[in-house]
Amino acid sequence: MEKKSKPPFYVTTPIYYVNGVPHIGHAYTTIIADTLSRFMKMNGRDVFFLTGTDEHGQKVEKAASENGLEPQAWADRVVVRFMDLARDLACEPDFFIRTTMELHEKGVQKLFLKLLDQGDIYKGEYKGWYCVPDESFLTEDVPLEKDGTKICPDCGRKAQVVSEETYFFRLSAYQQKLLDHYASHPQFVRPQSRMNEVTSFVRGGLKDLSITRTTVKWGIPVPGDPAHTIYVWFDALHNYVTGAGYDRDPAHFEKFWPASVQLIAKDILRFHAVFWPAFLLASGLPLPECVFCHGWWLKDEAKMSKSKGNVLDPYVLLKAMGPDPLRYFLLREVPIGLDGNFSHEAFIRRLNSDLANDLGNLVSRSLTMIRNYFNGTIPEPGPEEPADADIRKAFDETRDRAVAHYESYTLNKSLEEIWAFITAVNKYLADNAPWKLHKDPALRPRLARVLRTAAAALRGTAVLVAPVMPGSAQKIWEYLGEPGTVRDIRFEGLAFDSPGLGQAIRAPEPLFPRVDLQAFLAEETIPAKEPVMDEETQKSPEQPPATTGSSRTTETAEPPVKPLVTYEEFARMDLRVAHVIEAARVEKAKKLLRLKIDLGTEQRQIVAGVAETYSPEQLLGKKFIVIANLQPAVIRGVESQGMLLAAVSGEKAVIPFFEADVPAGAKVK
Ligand code: ME8
Repeated sequence: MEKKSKPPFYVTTPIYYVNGVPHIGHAYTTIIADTLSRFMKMNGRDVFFLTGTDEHGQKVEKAASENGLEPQAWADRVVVRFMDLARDLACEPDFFIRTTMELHEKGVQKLFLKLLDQGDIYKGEYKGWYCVPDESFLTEDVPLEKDGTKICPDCGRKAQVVSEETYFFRLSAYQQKLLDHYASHPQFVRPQSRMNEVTSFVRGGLKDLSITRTTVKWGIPVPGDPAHTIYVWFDALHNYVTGAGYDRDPAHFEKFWPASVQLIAKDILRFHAVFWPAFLLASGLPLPECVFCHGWWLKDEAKMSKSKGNVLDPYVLLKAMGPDPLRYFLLREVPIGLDGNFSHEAFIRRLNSDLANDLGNLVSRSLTMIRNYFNGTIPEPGPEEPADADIRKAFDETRDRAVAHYESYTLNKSLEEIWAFITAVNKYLADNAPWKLHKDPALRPRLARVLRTAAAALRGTAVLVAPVMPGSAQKIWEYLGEPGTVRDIRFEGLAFDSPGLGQAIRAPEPLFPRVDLQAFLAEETIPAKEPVMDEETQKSPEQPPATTGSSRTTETAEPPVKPLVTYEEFARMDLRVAHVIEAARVEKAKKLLRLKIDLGTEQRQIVAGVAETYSPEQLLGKKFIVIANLQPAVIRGVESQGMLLAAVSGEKAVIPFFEADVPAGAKVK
């Protein structure tokens, strides 16, 4: 068997909490991981890419109970969102781990017992401050506030005192070992600024860490002492080894562990750069090569987070444009370690300039000329001139630099290099003006050389951008009439090669249609494929309008009444009486209210496009009809688990309320 010379590559994302739906921040880490995975495969390495969900702990328990569900049922519901998002972003993890999987739970229990047996875990009493939203214990140096409470230094919210019997992990024993590791592995934490932060934190001293809870039921039980559940971080961090096959698939585990790069954002740096390597040192497992900490995507200069409610729904940006522009934008706009303030304007600007203008036009101009001037086949060229040789040389240099940047995870630099090359090719075409050469039959060999050079440049560009924009790269590949898939090409040995002589070029379609910013902003809330709701009508496109009564009064040109449905079709809808128990406006959405409704057996949140007719106060305590079995949807980043019925008349949405008393949850038929 041929022996692979390059080492395997293992990349991870954090596993995301299922206490809310995914947003751009989650999309970002997953896109980085997928891009690295695709690049490394094209660079000849065997790759394992792991992502997943963190499903235990108080936070998830709370989200589930607020939504009237058992934690597992809640996790089962939310995990689908994360899986779908990965797919819709064209991300292809090799394994999606959930911490509620048996394979993970068993691995965690085994590791817990090992550390208990060897004395790295011991039983004691914990008294101190705990931050529920962060699932984290506060260190003693956090000062008391005037009111006697403590504020979590990570998220700024109030912590609470907990006092309970607990198992401790002997973190203090690992202080020097960690410092030694940082010193001997300067790339263990990147960028350097984060390494400095971690080193000084550890130098400040480490206290033993409480790693079990008796008050949290939703967790992996401590083997032999089920009153305790394992602290969510001890549980979650080990996904990186259980997911790779620890104690389950030794061959796979040996091959891929330790991870090559573990991607995180700075919010979870301490967990990954201090606790995690300490757990691994204790278990005798090798440490990951690198914990790479990227910055935050901010919205209005604040970190996007589910608990702050300022999250951006990735589907808004995926609509109609597919994943590639979003992947490109997120990777190009900011260097990986820095924060970026997200703006739709910047997104559309890059889409129009870098993608539609620079790359899209280059593809369509070059290929259209080959089709028009040479009947769609690559022509026999005249001799190479210095300008052609410059492009060939520029490609070789671009390839080497882009590959070096991909290898060192500086993805924005890689894209900068590739776009400098695209600009050079556009200039080459402008300087050599094939449309003018075409007019003189004597210049046909020269024309052929210029278009062949352009085709070779496109071929090379398709390969170089494939890790970031897999779909568009494959399209360019196919337009060029190249066989197979671009992802099967290897960077090593990638030459500046035009498609073969006589190879048929296909008619290109516009790769990146230009987007009008104003039009885009005006309909910003309509996601593409998922359960979709429109802010105005609050209905999905496939669903009937949310009107009741006769539609004969509508002024539109629509037929007066829709085609007949059978009773069975109607009966598939579960209509219920909903009682409004909380009502608030949705920030920055003038038409939307967020309503908490009681359905008798459970409470839910719905988002309703009625804010122009009703204030939140007017709806409190009211009862109306909702469709209770409508697929949930995200509207302006807020999840809606049902839809109320209202008559729509012009700008108004008028809700029929129940006048007689009727219990919440009663069926409507
Ligand atoms: O922390 N900008 O899960 P989580 C950039 N379950 N990245 C962001 C981001 C933003 N505004 N918001 C989130 C957890 N992320 C734990 C992890 S791992 C063993 C357990 C990304 O759902 C970023 O990768 O809060 C961040 O570290 C992660 O999502 C946090 O996801």
